[in-house]
Amino acid sequence: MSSESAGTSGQGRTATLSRRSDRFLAGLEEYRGATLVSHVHPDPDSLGSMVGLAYLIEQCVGIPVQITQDGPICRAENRAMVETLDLSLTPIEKVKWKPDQAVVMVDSQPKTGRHSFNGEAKIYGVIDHHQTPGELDGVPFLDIRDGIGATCSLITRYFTEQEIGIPEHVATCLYYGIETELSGYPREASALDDTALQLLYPIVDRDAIAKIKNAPLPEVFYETLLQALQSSFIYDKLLLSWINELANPELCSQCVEFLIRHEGIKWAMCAGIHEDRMVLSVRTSLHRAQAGEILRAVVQKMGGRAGGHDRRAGGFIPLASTSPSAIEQVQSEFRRRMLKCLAIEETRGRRLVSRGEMLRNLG
Ligand SMILES: [Mn+2]
Repeated sequence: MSSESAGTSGQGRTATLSRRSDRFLAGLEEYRGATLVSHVHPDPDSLGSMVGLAYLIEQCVGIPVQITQDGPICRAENRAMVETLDLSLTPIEKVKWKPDQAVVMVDSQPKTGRHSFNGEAKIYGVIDHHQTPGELDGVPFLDIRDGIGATCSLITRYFTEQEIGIPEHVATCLYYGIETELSGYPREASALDDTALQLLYPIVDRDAIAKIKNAPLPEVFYETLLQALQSSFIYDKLLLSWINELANPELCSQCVEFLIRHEGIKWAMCAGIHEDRMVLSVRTSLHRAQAGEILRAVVQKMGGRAGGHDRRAGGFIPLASTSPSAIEQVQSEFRRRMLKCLAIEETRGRRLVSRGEMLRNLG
């Protein structure tokens, strides 16, 4: 992976096309419009990247840009982002794919199983920061930097390079995208992420950010959290939590972010059933742990897909049957593989909350 030198912004717009943003924008000149796609259940980094890129393309190339939404947005904060910042999103199934429209994929890579877009049109560019590799053959423009905390930071850098001012609305989207990606400890931030945050902070609508961060949570969140706590098992430094029925697939990540805070735990995983899939979400508090690659290795042998970053990962395993015994079988195979991968001895797990305690609390 090539690294970018720090001092490129002073070259002005007449410089040769050595900067990524120059090459990205130059390649778009031959198109009549652009369609931006991202991963399923787009998160703030996906949404922010698309909003930022759309504005940049419209300003620099002057072609119309549509931002797509792949699947439902479930997480309360993410829904609040869409509503508060009034984002205009086209459902991906409504897109009419045409060869004169450039397709740009952000915060995701082709054929990773994390989006519905599956080769309906040729992809012009991929801008991403995930470790999970995609099929990139024949894609004219690539900017993939897995050492960067957020795709929004890469887009912010494009603005700096092009010397384009960032309006409040766009800055707020980019800032929130970066901030959510860097939340948790250890921070997965590079110098480029922190430079972007500093540049954006004076421009952002801070009231809007506060409103989004404190979005009202649906009642089902608390029921799910209770279930996750009641079925959490500890194996050395790993906590595994099983949820039966997920009202929406993003509840897993919300629970696991709470569970990883446990003082004795270095790895936490929450799995729940949504439709015909076991949805998985993993967090670790270890540096450079390659959680995305570990989860991918574990679920690949079970027919599933996964990806992510050093500290955070997500994925799913398809279920042939959702009968309790079939689910239990998948759970035990996943547990066995995960313990092996983390070199933890397979023993009976210790319950986070004992049965006796649960019964007493019901009293
Ligand atoms: Mn991202």
